[in-house]
Amino acid sequence: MSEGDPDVELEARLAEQERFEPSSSFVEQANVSDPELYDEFEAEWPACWEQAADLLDWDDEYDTVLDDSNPPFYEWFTGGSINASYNCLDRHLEERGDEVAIEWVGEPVDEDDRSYTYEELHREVNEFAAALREMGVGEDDVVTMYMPMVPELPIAMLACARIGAPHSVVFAGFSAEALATRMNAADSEYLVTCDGYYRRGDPLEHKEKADEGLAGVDHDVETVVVDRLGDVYDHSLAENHHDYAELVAEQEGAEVEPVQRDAEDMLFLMYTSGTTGEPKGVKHTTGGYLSWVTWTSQAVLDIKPEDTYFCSADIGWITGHSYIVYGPLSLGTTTMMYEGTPDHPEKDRLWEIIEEYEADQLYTAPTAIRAFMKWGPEYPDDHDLSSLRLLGTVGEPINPRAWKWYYKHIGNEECPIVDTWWQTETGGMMVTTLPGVKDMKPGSAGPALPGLDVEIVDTRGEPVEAGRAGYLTVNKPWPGMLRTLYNNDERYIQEYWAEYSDVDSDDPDDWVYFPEDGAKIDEDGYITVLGRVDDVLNVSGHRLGTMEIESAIVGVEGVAEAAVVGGQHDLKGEAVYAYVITEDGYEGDDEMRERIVEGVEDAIGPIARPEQVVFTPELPKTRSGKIMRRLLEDIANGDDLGNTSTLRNPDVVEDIASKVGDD
Ligand code: 6R9
Repeated sequence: MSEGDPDVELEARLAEQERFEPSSSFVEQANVSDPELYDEFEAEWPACWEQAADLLDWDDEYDTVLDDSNPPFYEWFTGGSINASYNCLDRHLEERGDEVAIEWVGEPVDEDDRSYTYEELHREVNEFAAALREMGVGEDDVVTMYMPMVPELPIAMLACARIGAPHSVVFAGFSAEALATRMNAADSEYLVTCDGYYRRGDPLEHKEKADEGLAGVDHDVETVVVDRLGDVYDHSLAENHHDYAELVAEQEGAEVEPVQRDAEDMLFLMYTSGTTGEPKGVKHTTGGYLSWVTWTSQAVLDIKPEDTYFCSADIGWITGHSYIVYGPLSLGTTTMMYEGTPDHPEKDRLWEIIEEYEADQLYTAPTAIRAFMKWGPEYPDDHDLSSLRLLGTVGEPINPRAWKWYYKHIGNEECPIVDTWWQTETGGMMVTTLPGVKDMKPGSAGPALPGLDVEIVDTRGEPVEAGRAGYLTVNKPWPGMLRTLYNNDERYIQEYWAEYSDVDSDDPDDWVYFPEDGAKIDEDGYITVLGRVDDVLNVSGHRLGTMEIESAIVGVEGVAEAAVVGGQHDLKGEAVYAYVITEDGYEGDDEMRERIVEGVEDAIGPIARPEQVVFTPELPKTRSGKIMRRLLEDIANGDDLGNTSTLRNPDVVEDIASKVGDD
């Protein structure tokens, strides 16, 4: 390339630029473009959130926006009653019944793409809701779903919502053991699963894994099996197993009146990783959650009913719940879901989908963007991506280089990017620019959304100066927040509130939510999220508890002790590093390493697979006997180890460091 090459000049300019303005063509058409909204929401809090609730159809109007009489057990829109399935389906039928609700793109093995219009989706949801009822599912019975990205997953979720049965979706990549733990914890007597699915062109068996999980459930379960693979995989159905298609056919034309749920009734549970081995059952409610995801889908993702909106997440995670299923469908748009991976059959899978379906938005994760960057711009460049109007990212911090690559090669420098910070527990987006209002700064998620009070504080809870690292805290409740951890109010307080709140106080001003993320803030109030400050890893945007992985490793025969930390990884963001001490008489060899990897995959799933297993005779410990995780992280990252003289066993450090990277 010669000097004066426009590409080189562009790269240089982009590399320097720290602030990007949304294009006027975007702003002009944006759902939200009034900068006054921030002041208005602050002045009118909490009544400002009526604006979110007003996007929904209520059966009974609520009489109180926020009941904060018993913090941190906040209640929103109390007195109101509402049904989520009605809001995602029935209310669109008159005007949009023939429009596509779900566009499902299956793996390209059998050309099996499927479109469901709102009318069709409504019909199948009603039929399956009737079938669930006939199976005995009543209001407030938890129905577990262990399913990959097939349309029957959102259908089952909406069918549950229709009859007031909370769902608990377990990511299909999780292990049988993880399924059993979650079903036992939720006392869930119903399971919807499927025979298998396609991945990278090959059929992948799923039902055996589900059966294995069921064997670990301590009560009786009625199971529904979706037949995704047809003749490719003949699964057998035990006595209390039902075939999905048969159940739905039996209910042909059935209509199920949507159950009026109190605003505060549970819509779903979602288990997520925490600092201890036991996963946390995050409880979301009907009125507050649905208001939150609907409002943020409109204000941040700029979704309009006539859009085709594409989020590449898996519905098994919160992103898919909020921003594939509930938010987009509540707004009556066309939401897409795809089966498979972004690199099969070619590394242009997403670009092909966007071109074919003329998607208006793409919401994806930094881990995917880093992979796209590595594969090269020729893959997106070969496709017409001009239908795109907005890009989004979620799940982990995005570095400015990846941000700019996304901006240039996918968005053609015309689409605003929303870098959205939020969590399973927050229900929906919390910190991000409003794309029609604010400039973007690559690497920084942006200010908190209007109506939220977010601060970056030090260990005493005092706000830190601009530019200094601190802890992200949320000072006021919001409608989409979790209400508690299922059956564990005490742990709810301990995990999220105890750090910065006066836990004996009844005054909501004394209560501060702590999401366990580190962050810094600049002079303009833009927040850069630095990552978790607890023992939770973020591998490819997926949350994994180090304790969960450690207990899986310690469960392997011959392992005496294990410590798991995250090491930086180019594509995954973080990768799992396991330091393992073997029992006497056991050799830390390849065979053992393999058994450890298998043990982790069996207990959690392939996503938790250790990048490295390092055998060591000892772990570095402080004099009080605590494992020095920070040091193990430095070793994993090849960082300078600093002063190790305060350790009980300083010699061990060099020994471990010399082994990392050996295999
Ligand atoms: C939605 C989701 C939550 C954790 C969260 C934080 C990290 C999410 C981020 C981000 C930096 C962003 N995280 N979005 N970090 N910038 N835009 O991912 O939920 O699976 O519960 O994970 O992910 O560390 O605490 P969840």
